[in-house]
Amino acid sequence: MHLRKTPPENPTNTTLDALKTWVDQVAELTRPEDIHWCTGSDKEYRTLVSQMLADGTLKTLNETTYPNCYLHLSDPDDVARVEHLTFVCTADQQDAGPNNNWMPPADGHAKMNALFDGAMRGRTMYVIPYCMGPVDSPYSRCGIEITDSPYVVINMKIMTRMGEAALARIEREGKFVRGLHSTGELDPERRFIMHFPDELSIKSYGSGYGGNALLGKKCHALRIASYQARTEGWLAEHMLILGVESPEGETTYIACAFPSACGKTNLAMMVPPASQPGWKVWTLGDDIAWLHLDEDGQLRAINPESGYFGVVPGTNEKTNKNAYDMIQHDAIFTNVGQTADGEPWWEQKKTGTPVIDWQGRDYDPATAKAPAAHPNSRFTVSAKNNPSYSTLADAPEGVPISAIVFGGRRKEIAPLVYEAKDWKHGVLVGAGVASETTAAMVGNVGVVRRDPMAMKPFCGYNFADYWSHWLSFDERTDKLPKIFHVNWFRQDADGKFLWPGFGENLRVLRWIIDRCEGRIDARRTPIGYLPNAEDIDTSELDISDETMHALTTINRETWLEEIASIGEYLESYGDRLPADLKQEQQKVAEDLAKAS
Ligand code: OXD
Ligand code: MN
Repeated sequence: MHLRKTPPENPTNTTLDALKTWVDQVAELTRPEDIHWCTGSDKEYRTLVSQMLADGTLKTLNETTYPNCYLHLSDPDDVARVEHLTFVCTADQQDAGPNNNWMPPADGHAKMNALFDGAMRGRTMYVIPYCMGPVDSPYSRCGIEITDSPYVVINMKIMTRMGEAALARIEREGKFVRGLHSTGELDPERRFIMHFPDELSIKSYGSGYGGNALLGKKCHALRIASYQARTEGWLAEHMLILGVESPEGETTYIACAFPSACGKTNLAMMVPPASQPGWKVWTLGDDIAWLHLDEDGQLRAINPESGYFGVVPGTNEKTNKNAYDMIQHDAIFTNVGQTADGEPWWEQKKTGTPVIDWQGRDYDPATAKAPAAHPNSRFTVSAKNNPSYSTLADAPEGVPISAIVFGGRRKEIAPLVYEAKDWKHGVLVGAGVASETTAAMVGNVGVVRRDPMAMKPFCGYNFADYWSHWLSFDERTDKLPKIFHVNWFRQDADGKFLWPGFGENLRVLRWIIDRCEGRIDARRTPIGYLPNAEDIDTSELDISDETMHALTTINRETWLEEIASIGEYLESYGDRLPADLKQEQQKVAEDLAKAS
């Protein structure tokens, strides 16, 4: 193959010298064959898809039943986020905190530059201008991702507002996050995802997986944005945003933080069950929320993304009809199986039979020992494909948030729902979130770990400082949303789920809304307000009074252990831990000790 000795000509006519200079420097280091500035047009998308179909990076799925849908199979060693290879590089290690892997910025750059040296030889370098959030919103922030992966370009086109309008905003503002990515050799030994928050920059090498490679998502919209948000007075959170419309036509907006693969997408686009006539759910976002206080002190949310990169297995007409419908056309599938007639297939799809697995191998369900689709296989699809898409997802002013809901996957301990006593206590509730690990990250699945605010893999700075930042909102406004905690995953001794979940979760959201509106009472307990069992509508549900009792009460002994374990976890943040948070924890512990 002919390889260039000098970097190619940079075809840009950008008015921003800093941008041109950076792109030139990256080309000098990585030595691509060509440089392509992405316009974000549909034509560009189609051209890239054709190229990838020709070189086998993509495969067409059944064109009749899945029009404009494509399948990408990753390297089998590159199917999830790699938390152990993800670093935050700050001058002082304490600023990254015990919650992050850390490296001094100079070492991080040296390590990454060595990997990027000549990495794009023989490849095209794509320059992707993107905007996280509506392009005309003051709450949005822009970035440029440079990548050698056309798969990244087509995914970024769906997941962000990408192309000319974003570039125009970047040129106007002069400020942007710099993300440099190469798939490299896809060698797990030569894979790192590094963040340099003080420079608003990211370097990611050796992975093509969404969470590691679509730099607008976790790297920018959470790790870098959370750091930036702290200095600018807002919050970048791992939260879905939904609007619940009552039969009377009133819509309440709720933001929920659950760890990866714990049902955020399902909740965000749930279909109300027939037993809840007149209720509607509108989706604003399924993964990330940026929260700002407006001039009146109201917390408002935008979804910085414009698409969904969701977990496929488990999606069916019953669990998530909207998601099921929206991925029937114009979707990219990554690491699912295939049926004989070229349809994508995944576990619990409830229709079709797989004959090829996610590694492209023949598959026979009768003898197979492993799933046909990878448990972390994904769809990428425009948010506008979703039947419950809220047009307010494009509103520059975002939506007013009435409730913040934390949750995790807990077999035991956490009740179905409870409400924090106030904002400060709510910050403790968020800080104490724990959940069983899932396939969204490399590592053991099903191990309970603390995942404060569902941000353990994503907070770009010391959690202790992050909690102080959360607490500071209390001094800035008296209109903060109420804070709740939910757990859809409680099991009985035989491992059976106590609560039906999915669309029935609307019943719990209705309780939350009633509490926000001050319409119903609740029982004050040491851990917060628990529902009176009769205030959660269970009509037409096959659920016993005993089960509802188990779901809406707490066991004092186990909670004494839980709050002690939260206390120990908080202590691991040492002197930087905000005193107010420690006090909240001690108060709960004392009240539990006193309770009979
Ligand atoms: C995701 C994740 O992909 O949290 O959203 O891993
Ligand atoms: Mn996520």
